[in-house]
Amino acid sequence: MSSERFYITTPIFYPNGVPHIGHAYTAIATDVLARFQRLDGKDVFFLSGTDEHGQKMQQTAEKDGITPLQLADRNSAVFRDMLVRLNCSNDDFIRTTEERHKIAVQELWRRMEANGDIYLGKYGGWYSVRQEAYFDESETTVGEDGVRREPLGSPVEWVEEESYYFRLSAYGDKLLELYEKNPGFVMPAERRNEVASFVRGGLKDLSISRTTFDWGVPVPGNDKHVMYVWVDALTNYITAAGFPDENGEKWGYWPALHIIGKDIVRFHAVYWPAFLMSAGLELPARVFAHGFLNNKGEKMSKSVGNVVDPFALIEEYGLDQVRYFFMRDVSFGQDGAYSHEAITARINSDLANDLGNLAQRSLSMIAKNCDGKVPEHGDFTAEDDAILKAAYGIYDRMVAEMGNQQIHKALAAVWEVVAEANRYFAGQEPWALKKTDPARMATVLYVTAEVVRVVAIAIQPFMPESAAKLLDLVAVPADKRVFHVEKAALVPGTELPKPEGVFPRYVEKDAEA
Ligand code: ME8
Repeated sequence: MSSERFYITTPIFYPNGVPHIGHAYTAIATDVLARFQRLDGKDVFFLSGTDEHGQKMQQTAEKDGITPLQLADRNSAVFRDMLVRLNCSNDDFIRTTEERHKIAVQELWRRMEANGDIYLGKYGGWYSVRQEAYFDESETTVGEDGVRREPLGSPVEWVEEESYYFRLSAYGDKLLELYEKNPGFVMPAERRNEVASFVRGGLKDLSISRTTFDWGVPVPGNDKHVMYVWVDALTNYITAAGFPDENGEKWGYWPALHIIGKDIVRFHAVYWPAFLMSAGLELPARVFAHGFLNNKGEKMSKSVGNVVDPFALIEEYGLDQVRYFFMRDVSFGQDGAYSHEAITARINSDLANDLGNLAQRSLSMIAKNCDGKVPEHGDFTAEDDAILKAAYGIYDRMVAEMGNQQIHKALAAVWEVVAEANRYFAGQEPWALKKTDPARMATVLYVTAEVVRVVAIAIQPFMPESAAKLLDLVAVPADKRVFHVEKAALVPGTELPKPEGVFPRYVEKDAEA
């Protein structure tokens, strides 16, 4: 029986600079969602990559005295390394300078053209090199310094060129119908409302080629033009699914769930479905936009100097700790803030105290009092049943939350069980039972260890390495590290390894150090 397919993507990153925490955030979230579905038995295809064309790349390369491809090679490798360091489980890494991609974009273009949606015109507009986008005059403002800027603050310049256009104006009603009939197409709802109101405001045709630089995919039949970088970039999602080979094995993965930041919703939820409709291709399954991260409430920016290097963060706090923090502390879909205080609070309370201590206390009691083996248990009391039921109930709750990309709620559900298990353990007082009723103590320890097992299974997508260590401690074999956990309860008598702490406390560095 072939399992259900699940295709998920990150945005492809601009390799004109090095990765920052925003890139790491998007990658971690997508990885967590991919790992979750894999664990749930789906046949997952997880794609990431780099978006290597465009004027910005060309200009940065010129400044550095290298070719755009050299720049792309250098920084694409850094992004690829970021994914490895973040323990991302992507199945493919696409670079838009690859031949397979050129073939796909040119074919998409031909199909849109064959459908009558591409025509040659002339374009004049206010162009921001930084955003790689034209802006309406009404969207720009002239500052006190006499420089005209777009809403996000980068300077714009007047550019005129012969350009191909995509007949976006013809797709307004179809897009509105899409949002209406399939409200899950753009999530969260705030983002859907934003794009719907943008579309309702009226769509103009979109300029989709450039003649003022040449670092891009040539337009089929007119290589004076290179394609607008967003036509090129968005197509990566179908390139990796084997397009134009619609009979190929890979094509079975399309359509995808696109995880993106809220800054690029318009491209994904307006332009991209319009291109696909025009080319007669299936639309994405969903576009989910997460929020922006800021540093202690301040917007991260190179000029403010508060851009956080994800590698430094991992070094300081540990990879799984960083993954956990961002997934648990930020409501996925909303903006989020991070600070040293917030990260260390999560590490010490949720990980070290709540889960770490539960595991450590129960497993070391087992090591000491139960011969280092999974204890034999007697009949379960109402309390035992209640905590086991809560633990076994995690799976359904997580499936529901993760299906809607509510990552933080899935983790909250797990930590509710952890809290309940701590109350159970404290309330049962197994250390006191040791003298009065050793058989009952064994049952309490069994139940606690079983909850630890279920929790460890559940947190694998979020903290793969720590979860694996915990599962080692309760001797769960590799083939049993999957959901539908109640069918694989711990077997009394199984030999357990010597318990070790899995979640160390974060200790502040000495003030004078
Ligand atoms: O936009 N907080 O690439 P990119 C959270 N190449 N996420 C952030 C962030 C922040 N402060 N800053 C960036 C591009 N991101 C295009 C995408 S897709 C066909 C082409 C995240 O490298 C956010 O998800 O500038 C953003 O969408 C992504 O990084 C890529 O940014």
